[in-house]
Amino acid sequence: MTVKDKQKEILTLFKGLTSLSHTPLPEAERDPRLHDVGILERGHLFSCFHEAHLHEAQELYELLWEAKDFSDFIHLCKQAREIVNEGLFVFAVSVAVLHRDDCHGVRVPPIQEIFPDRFIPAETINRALKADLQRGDQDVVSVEIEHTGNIIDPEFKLAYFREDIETNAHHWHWHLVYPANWRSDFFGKAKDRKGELFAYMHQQMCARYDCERLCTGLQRMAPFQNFEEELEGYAPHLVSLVSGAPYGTRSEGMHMHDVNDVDVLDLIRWRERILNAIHTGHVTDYNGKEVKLDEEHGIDILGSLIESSHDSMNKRYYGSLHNWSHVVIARIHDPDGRFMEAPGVMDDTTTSLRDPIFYRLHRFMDNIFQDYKHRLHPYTHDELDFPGIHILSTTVKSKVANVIHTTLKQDSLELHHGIPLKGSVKVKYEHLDHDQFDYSIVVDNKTGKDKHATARIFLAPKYDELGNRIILDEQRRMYIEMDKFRVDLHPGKNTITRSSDKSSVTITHVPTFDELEAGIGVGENDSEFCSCGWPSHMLVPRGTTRGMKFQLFVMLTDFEKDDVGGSSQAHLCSDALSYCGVKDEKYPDKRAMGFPFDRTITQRFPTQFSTHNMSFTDIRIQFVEAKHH
Ligand code: CUO
Repeated sequence: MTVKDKQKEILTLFKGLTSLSHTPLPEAERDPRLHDVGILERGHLFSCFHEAHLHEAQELYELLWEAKDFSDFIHLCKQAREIVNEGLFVFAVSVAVLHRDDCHGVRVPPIQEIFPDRFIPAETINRALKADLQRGDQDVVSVEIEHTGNIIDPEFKLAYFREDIETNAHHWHWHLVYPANWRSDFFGKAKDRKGELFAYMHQQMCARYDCERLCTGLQRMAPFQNFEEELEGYAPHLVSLVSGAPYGTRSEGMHMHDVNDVDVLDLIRWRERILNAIHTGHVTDYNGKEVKLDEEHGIDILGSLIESSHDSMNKRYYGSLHNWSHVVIARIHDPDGRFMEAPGVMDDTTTSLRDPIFYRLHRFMDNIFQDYKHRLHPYTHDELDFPGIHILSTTVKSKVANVIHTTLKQDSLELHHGIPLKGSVKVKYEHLDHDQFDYSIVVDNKTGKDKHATARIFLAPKYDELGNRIILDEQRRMYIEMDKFRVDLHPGKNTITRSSDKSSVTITHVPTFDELEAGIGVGENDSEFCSCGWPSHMLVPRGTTRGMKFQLFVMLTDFEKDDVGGSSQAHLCSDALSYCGVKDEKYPDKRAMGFPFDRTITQRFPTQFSTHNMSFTDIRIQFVEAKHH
């Protein structure tokens, strides 16, 4: 069977999932291997954070992974499609496709095309349905996306970021690539530094969010920290087509309540225990043994503990602070379920980024990680320096030197693969975008020898809400990773040129359903890892119409010290390794994620902190209104 044939089979599985019957396949007709799944009813919302849902999804992806060959796999998938919950089905089959050896080169279609109702406001979907009915003989019908709020709510200014379709899709993919319940022993494949990456990728989403807040004239977010706090409101404007129910709305001023599966007091207890572990420098594992939080593994251990994933050292004691917090917030409007309301968007990885509380909750957890990092010594001059390597200058080359232009760009999303319609219906929407640019870095290699270096590029706002210079220790929480790559330095002067298109943070294009059906993008790459990555159009923060000052940080470190070995050049789908890692291999950088901004910086400004192998360059980001209106 060719890869293209396999791809066709997989696409069929993912079509029309919003309109499946609620009645599952009768017991008698089921493959015996599927006897333990089908617990979460069809038509309900599947939560990637709810313990029981995750557990069932794990059962399914593990048994799918064990299918003896591709046709057995497809047979089980076809049956599961008629048995298990729709959302759970997509999650589990996607994890299986990603990890099965016989699915190399096969891709899962974009989640926004499988479940457009998780990305497009219900009002717009309703319009689309009507346009479809009245289409006459038109081949393609299109509708404009509608707003989910207005300027009375200051947070509406950030809707372009929170509701960005591909950013939400990235989050879904990240959690597919790193499933909370992943059992390394079962699969015989470990997910390297999974806990640390959980902390880092989410820290970066928060940092990016705060950059955008400053761009739009808002204050940086106030972290969530008090479990009795009255929260901001949020109305998702999404209706699940699988269930027919709207995602729950949180009115302003609601606070957390106990839900059926967990008490708020549990969350508070877990936080205390985790903080206690940080303060004593060790965690207590399942056997009561003390495990030291050392420099190399500490953050990784804590990430798994907080998420919490299967790798948690002691879930019984430290609980599952992150996952349950998502669920408790998602049920805030109907905690004990007496009104049978559907949960809010925080319930799921495809939708949670839409809610402002997402960032405040994750910043709360990031503060716990920071509490730990604060206990490590600040990096010394020797740890930062690369002797003999001097950066002479850094320039951003675009239309105007050291200015990056951003704008809004038109795009569209096809609905008819996910929703049964008479033909193609496209939703037109706008997203942020930026001009392509190059980094040009001039380096003097004074060592007299060839050297290999890792270039690390970050970006952060220079001034705060009030226009004051931000000191480094504050600014480091906002430094967003832009790129990381290997360079070879000859003795003497070198000019490194690197295009923004190449960024190790982003992916450029995920093949659409139609493209995959036409065989485009099939077989070239290694499935889902290729779809994990920050969308390239969101690489650069919006900036302001007048041009907002940012500092571009470049650092060259010794590749010999950063190298993790392995076949670093050969791996497939290493497009977006900064936030997504590399499949079945070590995270391709030995340093702590976020280095050198992961630890406390005692110096106030770059001149005091900088070593010769670093540069801080002022650049401006200017938002240019599109002219198409
Ligand atoms: Cu990705 Cu809270 O982990 O959403």
